[in-house]
Amino acid sequence: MIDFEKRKKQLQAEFNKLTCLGNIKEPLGNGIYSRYQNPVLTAAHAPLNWRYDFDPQTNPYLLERIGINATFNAGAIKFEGKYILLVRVEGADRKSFFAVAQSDNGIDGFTFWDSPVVLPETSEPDTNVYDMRLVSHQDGWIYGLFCTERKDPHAPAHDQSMAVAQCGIVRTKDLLQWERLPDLKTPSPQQRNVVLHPEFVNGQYAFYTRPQDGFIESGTGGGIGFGLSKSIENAVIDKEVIVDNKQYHTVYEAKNGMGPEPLKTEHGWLFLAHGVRNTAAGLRYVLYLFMTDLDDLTKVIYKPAGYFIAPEQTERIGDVSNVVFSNGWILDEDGTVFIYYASSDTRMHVATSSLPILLDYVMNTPSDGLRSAASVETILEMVEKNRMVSVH
Ligand code: M1P
Repeated sequence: MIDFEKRKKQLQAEFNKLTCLGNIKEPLGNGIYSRYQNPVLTAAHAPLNWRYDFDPQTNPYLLERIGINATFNAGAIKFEGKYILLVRVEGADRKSFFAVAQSDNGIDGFTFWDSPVVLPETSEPDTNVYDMRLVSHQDGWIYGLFCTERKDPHAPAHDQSMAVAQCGIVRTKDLLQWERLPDLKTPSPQQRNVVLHPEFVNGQYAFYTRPQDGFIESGTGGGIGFGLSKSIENAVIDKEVIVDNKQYHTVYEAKNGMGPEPLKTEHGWLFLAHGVRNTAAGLRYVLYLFMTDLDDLTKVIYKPAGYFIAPEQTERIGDVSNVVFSNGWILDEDGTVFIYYASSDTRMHVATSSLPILLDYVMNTPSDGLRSAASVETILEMVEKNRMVSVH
């Protein structure tokens, strides 16, 4: 027999050590944002009570009964003074569900609330749910838009992977009780990465979408779309306009998608998005920023070339390697921006910046000239500018 009490104490000590781990900002960085030493959440942060039956009668060997595989792609919001992550938790059974984790300072000490979110279903049950974007809307509700995935009813018997992804919608006032609304209806056969704009637009609810033809392949879709719906209780978008399209020989060549809700600034709406390109080693996901006009949300006015954050070092490795993905950021009253991003569909990280710095980055970084010669030209301009500075 094992020493049940001893093993229990060891498990608890390890868990406490992990959740008390501090975080240190990287020393130099690129000036645009700072990474931190440790991930803010990993699978091992999932409460022991979710995983272990602590009754010696029914679990005499104190085995882990329910495995947790990953914690990633979290929505984020500041709520009652706490930094809240609405985390995609994936079990060993491959099913994702949502759980709330909170921290006092936004960079470490994230702990999960006692129980995962109980998400109501529609008459058509979800097989898998993931990647919730939290938005505090002008109408007074906090909305959660997420991907709901169900088996494709047209899949041939031999194909057990064909799926249909659509946008599920819930709302809450307290992050405890969630009201499920009907799924969003759009002209696209598949939807992922749908985000609700925080303000009404022409008196209607405004959505950022990502129409695509297949479950993985974007086909004729793949850009970031925009559409309006008169109602949120029965949300229907009749017309999607593409705001930011995928483009040949860029970091968003294969597809792209919205991250979290855009931030309103004096210069325009600031967007964080992900771009995907294909490589011999598979898909590579990076994050990029752009800005749209304050009054015309479909008009991109600034877009730096290339990526803002790409996977680095250990971030490169995980269940789906070479991926960074973000669907949550928090702008604090003092202008600090907490960017929560997941690496390789496995764990959550934070990077911090500030609104003035992100505005400088997005408004003053050269845009993509779309040719090697144009990239060299921008470097030559920089060299010449620096030569003039050193002369004076
Ligand atoms: O595996 C990388 C990401 O793939 C999907 O993103 P997209 O729809 O843009 O291809 C999502 O399933 C996301 O959860 C995942 O992190």
